[in-house]
Amino acid sequence: MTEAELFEFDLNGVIVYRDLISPDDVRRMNAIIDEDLKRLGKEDTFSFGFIDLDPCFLELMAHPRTLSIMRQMIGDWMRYDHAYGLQMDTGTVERGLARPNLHGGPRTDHGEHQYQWFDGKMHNGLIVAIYALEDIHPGDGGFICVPGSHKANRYFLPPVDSHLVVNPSFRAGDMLIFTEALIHGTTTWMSKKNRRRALLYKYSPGHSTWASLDHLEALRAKATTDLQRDLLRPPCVGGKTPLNFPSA
Ligand SMILES: O=C(O)CCC(=O)C(=O)O
Repeated sequence: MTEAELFEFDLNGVIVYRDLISPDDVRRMNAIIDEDLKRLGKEDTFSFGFIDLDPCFLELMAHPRTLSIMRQMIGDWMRYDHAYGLQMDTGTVERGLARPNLHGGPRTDHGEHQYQWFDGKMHNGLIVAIYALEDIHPGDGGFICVPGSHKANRYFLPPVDSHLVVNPSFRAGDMLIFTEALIHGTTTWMSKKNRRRALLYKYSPGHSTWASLDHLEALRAKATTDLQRDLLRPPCVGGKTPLNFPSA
């Protein structure tokens, strides 16, 4: 990360990187997901699994640029935690009524969600990389957050229409990274022109996990490189070796 990027992420807890996925790959990924959702009869689902549909999704998990950013955010001892896709058409309201919309924030989820600097180094818990597979224009809806709330000293979830809440716009192929220590959520998709479609990859420090480990071994069997296999290791401390990071 550059000085400017470090400043931005420290300030806001969220940052957008441009052009991580080429337009051809965006089209290909959308086609693979479209075909799978059609096969399942779930074309209008809100969330969907995708990571084991095609090798390109494990390649994206190990994207050199993303990993070099994660390395600075989490450290050399990091691991893939889980992934899922989200899509929304006009009027889709997420999460239903069972869970509050805005969630996350410092020390939430049993203290897992955290953001701290010590001895000149950033420490994070679960970090999310959202890749857009469709453009998100201002006011479209989808991902929302309270910038700076990862450093808040009081716990408070503002209403979604609060002036504290922003709805970042970014284009297909771009990546938005945020820490789960940031208060964030999803708002109704308003666009009548395009749907939302996004891939969420979540990374953890090597000693911890947020998701259950049930699916990790099967996924690891599908990995095609040592780097992918290392990212898909279960959490542990003793005897763990750092990732062999590719040059970005
Ligand atoms: O991207 C979104 O709409 C929200 C994602 C979210 O809530 C999460 O990753 O915990």
